[in-house]
Amino acid sequence: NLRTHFVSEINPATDDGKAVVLSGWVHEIRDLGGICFVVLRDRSGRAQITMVKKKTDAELLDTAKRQSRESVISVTGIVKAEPKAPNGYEIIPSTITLINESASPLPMDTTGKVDAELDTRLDNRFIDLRREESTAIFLIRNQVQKSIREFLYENKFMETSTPKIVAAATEGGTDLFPISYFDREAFLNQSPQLFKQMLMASGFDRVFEIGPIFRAEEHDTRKHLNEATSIDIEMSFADHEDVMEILEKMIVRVYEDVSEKCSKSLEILGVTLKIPKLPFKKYTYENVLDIINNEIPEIETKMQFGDDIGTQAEHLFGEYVFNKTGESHYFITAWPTKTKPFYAMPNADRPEISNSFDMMHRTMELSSGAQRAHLYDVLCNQIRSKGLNVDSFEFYLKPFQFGMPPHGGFGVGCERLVMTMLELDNVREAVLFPRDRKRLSP
Ligand code: ATP
Ligand code: AMO
Repeated sequence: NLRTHFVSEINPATDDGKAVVLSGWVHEIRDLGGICFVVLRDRSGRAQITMVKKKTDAELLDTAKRQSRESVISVTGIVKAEPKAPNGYEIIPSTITLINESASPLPMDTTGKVDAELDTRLDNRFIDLRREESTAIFLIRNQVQKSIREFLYENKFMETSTPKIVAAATEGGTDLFPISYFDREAFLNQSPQLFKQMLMASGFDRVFEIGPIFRAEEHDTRKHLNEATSIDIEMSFADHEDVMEILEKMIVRVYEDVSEKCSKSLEILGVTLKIPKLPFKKYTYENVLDIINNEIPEIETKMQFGDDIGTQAEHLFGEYVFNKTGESHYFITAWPTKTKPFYAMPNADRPEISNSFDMMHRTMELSSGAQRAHLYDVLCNQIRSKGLNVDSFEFYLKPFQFGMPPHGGFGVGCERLVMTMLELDNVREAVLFPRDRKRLSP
């Protein structure tokens, strides 16, 4: 048996005296003369293997001391409660087996004693992920995705998977990755948008997808990836208000679950989560403009209806909301129709604004969504008004002629959700193997 327990599964109060087998990596060896410690690490934490020279078989002690750091070992021994050791116990070994030796020197330090640049860490990501801070981020991200799935299942959503190789753009044409598809040109999909809407015509009613989206952003920023993970939902017989209610509840559920179930990982990262308050505050786009123009003097040029809320204004407004409400999450609703994609529903009373929203974190946009234009003629007009060709959307438009219910949905960037939750400096920290302008490997 190569393992009976993960390191964190041993409870010193109830397992004292028990025989166990632990397997993992040699984190560290400390030879203090009379006593020698091997620290064994697995995904769940670290265990101290203690050998008192006088009481330990000479051959075993010799094997222990010869291990190179980051080798894979298996240790059989007895649990001894020890308040001074990590997790409150140590292991008195009877055998230590070297399973696979690590070469040295290591490409990177794993103990946290030497700081490495993000680039070096990403170049050596397999070993960077052994650092407990990196492991903690992905244990939390795992919980985030699990909670979202559970929440959406509970709310009658079904999980779907849609094509990533497509013939047309959804979010505007400039940031597409072209690929060669036999003798034709194709693209990597920017968003499941068109497919999730088509599934509303199929009567699936409530769908979600957690999957990759591809954006050929030329820029190199802390919050943009070229391959990101989008959490998309679409729901029928619903408007933008219904969609926002699902979104804010989903975010709160994620914060609650991570706070409750990932306390050790949060502690490793030094993060205390504040659960956002429901309902999230809503500002219309025009409210935001008024506030920026009248209450935020740092923005010198007056903003006008139709202007994009740029990065600086977005940040200052985020601070404004935080100072007013103490909350980091809020909505900006009712965006000008011309700033939103063709699929957003124009408002019935004021067609120059759309039934759309962005869900913001104090520091950046986390999600966009909308009620959709579900009437064929309205949709065709919108496509034309964006200067796009109706013919190239034939596959998407057909469902709108044969019984399309009213519907709406949103997309949340999973990495941005994790990044903002854990206050990470760079979105790349929240991706196992990030893809950016410069990085295509590993
Ligand atoms: P900003 O901070 O400028 O308001 P944002 O992060 O709110 O940007 P996104 O949420 O990324 O904007 O908006 C969606 C799309 O807009 C992105 O996928 C990208 O195509 C484009 N985009 C906006 N700003 C940038 C940027 N600085 N670099 C690259 N792409 C950008
Ligand atoms: P949007 O383009 O705003 O909307 O994307 C939705 C969310 O996805 C995340 N995101 C990104 N994260 C990291 N790097 C990127 N390059 C990147 N691009 C997007 C952001 C963003 O808020 N079809 C609509 C959604 C809908 O209406 O349902 C859409 O794609 O967190």
